[in-house]
Amino acid sequence: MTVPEPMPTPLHGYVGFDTMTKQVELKMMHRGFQFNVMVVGQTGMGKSTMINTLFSSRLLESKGRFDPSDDMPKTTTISTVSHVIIENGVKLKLNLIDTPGYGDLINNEHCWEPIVKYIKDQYSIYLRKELTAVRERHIPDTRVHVVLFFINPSGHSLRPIDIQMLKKLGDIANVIPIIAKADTLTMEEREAFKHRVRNELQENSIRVYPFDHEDYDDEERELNSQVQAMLPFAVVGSTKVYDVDGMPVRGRQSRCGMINIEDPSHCEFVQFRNFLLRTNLHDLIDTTTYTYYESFRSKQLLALKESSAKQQQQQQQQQYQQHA
Ligand SMILES: Nc1nc2c(ncn2[C@@H]2O[C@H](COP(=O)(O)OP(=O)(O)O)[C@@H](O)[C@H]2O)c(=O)[nH]1
Ligand SMILES: [Mg+2]
Repeated sequence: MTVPEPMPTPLHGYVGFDTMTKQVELKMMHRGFQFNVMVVGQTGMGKSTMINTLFSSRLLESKGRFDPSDDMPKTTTISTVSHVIIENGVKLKLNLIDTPGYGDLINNEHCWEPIVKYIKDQYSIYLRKELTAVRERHIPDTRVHVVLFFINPSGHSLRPIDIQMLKKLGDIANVIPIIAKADTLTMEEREAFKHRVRNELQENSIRVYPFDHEDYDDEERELNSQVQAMLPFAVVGSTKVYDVDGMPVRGRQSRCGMINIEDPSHCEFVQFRNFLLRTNLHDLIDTTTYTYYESFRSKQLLALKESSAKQQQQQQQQQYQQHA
């Protein structure tokens, strides 16, 4: 049973604790926020371009189109870059985790392993730091807060390797699926493809972000269900600026003419950016901490407890046998 909150006692003068929100804000602004984003998808899907488009800066090198004469990577590799970006005094410390080689091979059997290992390793590093006797006041956070999964705009269906990867990712991190290079599909093709991907996600019980949990209020649930109905976001990325009737427009020349990536009727880049950065950035960090990391942490601690209980039991048995 929850204890009802006591009625507020009236104040007879200005006390000043209403500055609390400002105090927290100042502290947070000074400290900044850590946001760790992983991108997964085949080479040439526009991952680097999308990151640069999202953050309006040059953060990842776009290597251009995949050249078949290039050396094929033998495995998935992990490459991390860090940047600090500041907007109106708010500091965002970004870790961008790229996964070159994923899904590029003929035999993609184990290509998901380094990705899953990287995500779990970050939880493990955090847990070890948390459990030390003299722990740091602010543990550096390298946990992956969101995985942006780039789906090939084939118009057909997800590849078996993508289903396998998405299943594994959805169990350990927030995953937002997006249809890459949506300008290569017509509007009708996009809608049909989105519908098919949604069905495939559901049929394979793949958990993607956002998903409901008890902390959300009605308003948040409503917003989530709107986004769930829209997934995967059909996006177009570009860092090129064109002059359209004297206005600068970030866009792309396509077979259907000029695509203004910031026009919601052309593609879902704006909806995607708003969801990722303007409404749910903080919730992504929270969900990583309170859902995914928490589950990893409790499993690890339980395993630790069980193994130490077993060890104790063995020691007792040995002592008993020695005395017998
Ligand atoms: N048509 C189209 N091309 C894109 C889009 N985003 C990136 N590209 C192009 O695709 C190529 C590969 O992009 P890149 O960002 O390096 O892909 P990555 O290998 O996944 O990081 C480049 O030539 C980009 O200009 C897009 O939304 N639509
Ligand atoms: Mg790239």
